[in-house]
Amino acid sequence: MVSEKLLQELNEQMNREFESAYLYLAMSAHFDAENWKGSAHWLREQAKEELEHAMKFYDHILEIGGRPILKNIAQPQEEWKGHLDAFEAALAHEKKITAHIHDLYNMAMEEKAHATTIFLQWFITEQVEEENSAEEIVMLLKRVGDQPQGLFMIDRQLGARSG
Ligand code: OFO
Repeated sequence: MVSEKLLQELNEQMNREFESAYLYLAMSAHFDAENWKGSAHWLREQAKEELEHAMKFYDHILEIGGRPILKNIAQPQEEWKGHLDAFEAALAHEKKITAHIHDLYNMAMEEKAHATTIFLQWFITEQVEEENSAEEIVMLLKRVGDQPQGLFMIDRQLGARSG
C-alpha cells in the first residue's frame, strides 16, 4: 500500500494533466479564432493527449486502492501574442510537468512503491517526447520569425498531426 502522501501527489499530477488539457485547448481556441487552423488542430490533439494522461493517473490511483479527487481547474490564459509566444509557453509548461513527474518518481522510489515506479516510467519517456516536439516547433518558429510564408508553412505542417 502506498502512502497517503504519494496518493495525494499522484492526485495532484492527475489534476495538472487536466489543467494541461485546458491550457492547450485554450491555445487551440485562440489560434482557431485567428484562423490558424493547423496550429489549432495540433493544439487540440495535444489537449486530447493530456486528457489521456489525466485518465492514466485516474486509473492508476484506482488500481492502487486510492480515490481520484477532481479539483478546480484554473481558468487558462485566453490570448497569446503569436505562435512563438504560445509555443514557448507550451515548452515552459512541459518542462514544469517533467520536473513534477521526476519528483513523483523519486518519491515512489523512496517508498519502494514498485507498481507506481513502473507506471511513472511511461511518463518519463513521454515527457522527453513532449519537450522535444515543443522545442522543435519553437526552433522552427524562431527560424521563420515574422515571415508570413514561413508561418503559413509551419501552420500547414502542424495541421498534419494525426493524433
Ligand atoms: Fe504534456 O504531458 Fe502530460 O504529462
